[in-house]
Amino acid sequence: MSFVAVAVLFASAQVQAQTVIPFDGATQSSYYPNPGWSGPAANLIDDNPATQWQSHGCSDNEGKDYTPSVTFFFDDIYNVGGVSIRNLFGGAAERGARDVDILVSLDGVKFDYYTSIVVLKDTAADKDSCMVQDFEFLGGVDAMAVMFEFKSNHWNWAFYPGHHEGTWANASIVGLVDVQFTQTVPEPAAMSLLVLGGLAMLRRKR
Ligand SMILES: [Ca+2]
Repeated sequence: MSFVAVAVLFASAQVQAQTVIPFDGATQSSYYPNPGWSGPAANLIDDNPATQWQSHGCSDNEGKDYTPSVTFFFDDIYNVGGVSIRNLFGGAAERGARDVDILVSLDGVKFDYYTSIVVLKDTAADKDSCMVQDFEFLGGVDAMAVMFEFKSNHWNWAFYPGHHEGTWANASIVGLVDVQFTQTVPEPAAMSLLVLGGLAMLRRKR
């Protein structure tokens, strides 16, 4: 009887849920200053598909951001279990991120490579139908800050020092719409349900 009770408690501790990690801010290597459709990386942490971040490109008359990146900061160290991303859509879909290196930091200063992801092109016409892409970090990774280094976009533009587009920037711009990190925590509601279920089982056995 007591073994059953212990087994139920053990099982209940394994029930987990994903919760959103609160942001403490975001920075960027550059941004395309165009109020209404593109602004700084703060636009990536507002869970609002109407606001975007786009880099300033690599051209004669605009920015010289050959290695674009954005960095996200938390208020503490969290075990990051995954990330949800909205990519650029509609007329900007080709500028959307494709190959992204993810780096993590425990102090917001020193970053180490963690993994790489491929973000799909979003074929949605507008913000109301753009998709959320989920990436899971198996086992999670401890971080107080996470950096995205963009290696390519859906124009097939590769980002590296000196890769210059020409007079104006278009294909050498990369961007995103929204980013949200999650952590895995025990689910209290499910835990109580399981404990109640276990008690019910014990009663039936009597
Ligand atoms: Ca946004």
